[in-house]
Amino acid sequence: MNYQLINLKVFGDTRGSLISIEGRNNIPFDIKRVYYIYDTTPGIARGKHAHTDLEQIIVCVNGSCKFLLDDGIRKEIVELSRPDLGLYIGKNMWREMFDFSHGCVLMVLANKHYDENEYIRDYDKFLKEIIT
Ligand code: T46
Repeated sequence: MNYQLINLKVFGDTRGSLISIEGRNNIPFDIKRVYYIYDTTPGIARGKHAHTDLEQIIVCVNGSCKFLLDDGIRKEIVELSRPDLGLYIGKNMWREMFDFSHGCVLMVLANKHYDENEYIRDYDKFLKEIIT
């Protein structure tokens, strides 16, 4: 499975907590894009696609949600509920996000600019592409 959970170092003191993410330091790529997902609609899943050419780190900075990760052979579910845990997802992994808690905020760091052409949004096409 082309995913990995990364523990992020927390700098904490009496004032609170701080986490720093640096490209090619505590994550494996240079960051070209940041986006965040919030105000999610209760009961509605997102994602349902794979990327042919994208690596991302996802951090749930508030609340919680679940990721279904699927490499075409195996499916695993990962829950993100801590701001000090990064979920790395590499190429050719189908993902679905669901069970968003109220107030969930997902921050996503990506190694490429947005390119709709490298999305696979059809599951049958995904299965065909990973076989070839
Ligand atoms: C992913 C999961 C975790 C842009 O214009 N620029 C961007 O950088 C992104 C990410 C999206 N968009 C547009 C494309 C769609 O019209 O925003 C709209 C919503 O995107 P999408 O339906 O792909 O969002 P999710 O939540 O299903 O998936 C997103 C990322 O697209 C995807 O790469 O891995 O979050």
